[in-house]
Amino acid sequence: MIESENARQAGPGKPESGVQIRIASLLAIAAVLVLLASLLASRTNAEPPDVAVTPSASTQTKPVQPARPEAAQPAAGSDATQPDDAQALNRGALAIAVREEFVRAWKAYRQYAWGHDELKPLSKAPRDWYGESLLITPVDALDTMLLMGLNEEAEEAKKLIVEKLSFDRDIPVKNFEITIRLLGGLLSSYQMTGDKRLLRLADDLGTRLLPVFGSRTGMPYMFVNLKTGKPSGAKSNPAEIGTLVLEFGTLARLTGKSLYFESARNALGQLFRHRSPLGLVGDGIDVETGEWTGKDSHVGGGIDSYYEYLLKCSKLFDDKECGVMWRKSLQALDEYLAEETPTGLWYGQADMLTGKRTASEFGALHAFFPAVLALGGDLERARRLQASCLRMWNLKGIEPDLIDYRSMRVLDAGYPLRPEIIESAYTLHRLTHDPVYLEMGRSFFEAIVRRCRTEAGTTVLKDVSTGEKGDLMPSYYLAETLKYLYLLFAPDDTLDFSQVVFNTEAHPLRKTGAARTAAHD
Ligand code: DMJ
Repeated sequence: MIESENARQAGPGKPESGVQIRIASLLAIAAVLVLLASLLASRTNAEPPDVAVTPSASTQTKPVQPARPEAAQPAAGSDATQPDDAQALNRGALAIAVREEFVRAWKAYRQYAWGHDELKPLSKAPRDWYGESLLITPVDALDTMLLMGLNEEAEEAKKLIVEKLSFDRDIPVKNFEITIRLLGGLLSSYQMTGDKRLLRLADDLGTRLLPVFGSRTGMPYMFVNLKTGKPSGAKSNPAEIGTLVLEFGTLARLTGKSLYFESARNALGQLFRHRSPLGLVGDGIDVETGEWTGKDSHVGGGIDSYYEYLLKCSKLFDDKECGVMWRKSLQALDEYLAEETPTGLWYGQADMLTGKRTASEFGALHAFFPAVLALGGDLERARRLQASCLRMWNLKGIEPDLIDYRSMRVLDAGYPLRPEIIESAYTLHRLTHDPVYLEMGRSFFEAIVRRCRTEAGTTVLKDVSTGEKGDLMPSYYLAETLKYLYLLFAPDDTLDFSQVVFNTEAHPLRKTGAARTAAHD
């Protein structure tokens, strides 16, 4: 810009006088200097920023340091997915902007919901899931802080957790949610810090959750009372049954108590054995009788992470049988659920017994599937499905929770700050290095900041068309949404992607299972 401005000033015209020639020469030199400076600046911006000392050698994390703090503000008012010259993507600045957004959200939690499960940003009030707090936000968010190098915040959150978190509570809790958020969060934070107090909490929680596996089939009940161990809720679904093995398996590795792994792994195998002759599962099953109570097959909520864990169990534990179960399942998904339409590739709904298509719905939760396809090796379908997800996001400039992909009609207009589409962008970027996924991430981040920010943290949207806000900052916004955005933009060695498997709540679990020598034995 400056360069062409100068060129115009010194442009062709009448023959110059001596003074004009000297002025022209000075302007030319100035133009060259400006050009050099701007080249240097753009080179600095294009490269990952300097990195600081890792919080712990064993975490293999590398927080981004502010390179150009003034550039850390996301460009407001842009939904662009293609960079233009003026907005050339600056990964370092975006990583900083994401981290600042995290700090902003965390400060709001601290101010209005400290010690509670979640923040309600509009009411500036706390929310506890079970009437008493299990510190869901701090536990879920701790490893994100560690990855971002937010050491003070991490220390403070950890102190709160080790001093105040107690699972000795007379409340029935949802096994799936508590496992993915709390058990997963405690385990990954333990692996990053080596603080044995976190492992002890995880072990205590695991012991209290174990009675869920006491059904006749070995598939877990939905709820368990943390104090009495009484399980309840026989009517469950594949996601809640099959999304436990990464956490319980890691806990087994770290404690030497193999029962944890065996229980969750057995449940996963049992569920697979209950699949239909077509190789599909439904969306409801009774864990006492093994009868299917819902026969709709899809990759959305209620089933989604069962498939994710089949694949990831094979990767984290080198479990060959899980690899076979994953491949057989994928075959059925590709045969009966995948659908090529004028609007792209999608995975819809079919009856698990007949394979007959029952609906053409896809939503924010389904958007985890490109990541899983990519991790499973099918980059071609993964890329095309992610392109469809982007189309869904762009319908209203931010993601609706559910659409009909044939008509591209919105069926559920909420946006509960979900991370799945970002998780897929991150995974695809790590596996392909295609900058298109960085661009996607930028447009996702900018839309979230512009439309979901409130005075006190970030909140869900009730309606992506009207922009009406709801009143919740879910813990997964800090655990997943901002973590995947940060990892997408931060230097690749911020986390050793090849050495971890993310649980479904974005807690990275290390393949070796080892943790740093404990500072708090
Ligand atoms: C998260 O709690 C987890 O990702 C879970 O697997 C599904 N849904 C939410 C976020 O959308």
